[in-house]
Amino acid sequence: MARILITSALPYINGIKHLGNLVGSQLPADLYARYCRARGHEVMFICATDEHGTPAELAAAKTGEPVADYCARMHQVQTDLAHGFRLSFDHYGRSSSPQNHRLTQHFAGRLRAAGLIAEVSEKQVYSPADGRFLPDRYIEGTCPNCGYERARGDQCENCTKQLDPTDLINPRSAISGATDLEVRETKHLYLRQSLMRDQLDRWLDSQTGWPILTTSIAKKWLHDGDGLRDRGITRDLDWGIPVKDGENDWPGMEGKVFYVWFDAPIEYIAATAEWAEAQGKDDAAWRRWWRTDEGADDVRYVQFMGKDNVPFHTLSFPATLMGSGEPWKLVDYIKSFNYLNYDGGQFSTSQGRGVFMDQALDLLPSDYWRWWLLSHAPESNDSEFTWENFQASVNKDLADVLGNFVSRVTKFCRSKFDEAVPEGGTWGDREKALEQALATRIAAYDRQMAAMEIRKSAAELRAIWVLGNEYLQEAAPWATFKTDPEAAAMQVRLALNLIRLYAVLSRPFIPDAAWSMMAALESEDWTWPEDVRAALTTLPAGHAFTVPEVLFAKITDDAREDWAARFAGARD
Ligand code: B3M
Ligand code: ZN
Repeated sequence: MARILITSALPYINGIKHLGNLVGSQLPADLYARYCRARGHEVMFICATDEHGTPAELAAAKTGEPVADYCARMHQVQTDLAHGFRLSFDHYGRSSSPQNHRLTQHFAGRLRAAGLIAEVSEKQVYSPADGRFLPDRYIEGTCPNCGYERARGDQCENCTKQLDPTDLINPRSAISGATDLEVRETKHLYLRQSLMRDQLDRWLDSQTGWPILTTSIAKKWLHDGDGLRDRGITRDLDWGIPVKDGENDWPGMEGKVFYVWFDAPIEYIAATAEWAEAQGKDDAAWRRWWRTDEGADDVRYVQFMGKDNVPFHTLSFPATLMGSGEPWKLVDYIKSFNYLNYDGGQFSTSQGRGVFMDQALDLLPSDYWRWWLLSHAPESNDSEFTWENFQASVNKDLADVLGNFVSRVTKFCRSKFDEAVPEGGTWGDREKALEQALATRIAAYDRQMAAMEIRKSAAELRAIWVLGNEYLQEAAPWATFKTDPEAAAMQVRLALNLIRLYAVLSRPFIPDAAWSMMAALESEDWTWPEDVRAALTTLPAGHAFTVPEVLFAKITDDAREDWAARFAGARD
């Protein structure tokens, strides 16, 4: 048994996330957390809403709410959607929490004491039309690196390069569209991460076995030279964490706040502190996950995120933690994702294109989405959502392969025997061969899940479902029953036990269906099948069950066409 700390990138507060966001961090993180728990590990699974910075201010300005009210409301919306998708966070925090204020100010103070903060009088883009400075997302323009025309002032989402507003070509205000922008002097704090290049390089080199996507992005920006240039960690904004040196004021920085990307990853730690408070536990309870001098040296820390978030997690956040000079737990493995595209184009929050989390749950239960998204996770490449593909995958994998197996076995047993596991007969060669095949597949599934190979895990799980169908097809208890009812009873007993085994194995992917299967079998035995023979004989003869409701309904062509048309345009 190990202790595993899992964080998902924090969704911005500024609206409901689309399915591309979901599969890029929260959903695969949930899969892994559920798997680790099923294997008996002690898990701390943390996520939170990312509530500061220009995304929050811009979104609140649109609705006309005070930013704090907007964030509180949207946090609840996102919490409800997380429940809807069965995301099993131990805590879903808020980066605006008092814990994050304290920790962020603490880190700033430590970095200052270590000589890693510079006070810089710098030129910032000012918009006379808007009467304010335009940091980060308040400004848009053409990326100097790749030419993408809708790059934001803090990062180009096309090529992942981190930017400063003054880097943009043809800049314009994101508030008013004004292009008559000026450059004015203002004072800001800079994190001198360039001083940490060697330390970061050594640390990255010592990490082995990371996904190529993660290391290639990290190394690219580290060696590019530009990726590790000193960066401003404060902003001229109203909303955010006030700049302080620990608990003390920071002369000259009155009225400024920390940059959202400075405080957001610190919220991983703060959210764990929020969890401790919510549980009525003391500080030691969260510190044993985060301080290597207080127990975290035996924690394995895994982060999940989309590729655009990798630079912040491989460079600036580790620089913050290492630079503090304190023994904070650093990440051990970063699982990153490419993008999920939507029907020939991109999912887009700003353009309302694609399917959003709330809309998805209005159409179908979360398991349908979880299965499709995870079995098509954009791991080695970008992947694409199409309604055809979604329909095919739901109808074949979930309805035909898994659902049909459960329904045939339980209904046949009820009609020929009883709503109880039938008695009689003994295993023959076919059953032993099935046991062998299952043992091989389950071991492979376990390996792929442990390695966070998500598509491969889904393929193994599906293959395990298929084994049951093949067995049923060959054993044909409905035919056996006519000549040898004892043998048919044995076959059905095995098949009923398989359903329980499927519930255990499938739970990380489709938790609701897994629960229904287990409930139908009137069992609560979620033991992982280390011993396949034991797993296939868990439910003894005479054990009662009930025939479950249809697990998965097929998606009709009419429904598919209707949805495709409905989601073709932008969301209103
Ligand atoms: N909120 C960006 C994003 O949602 C950002 C992640 C923060 S992780 C500390 O893509
Ligand atoms: Zn670019």
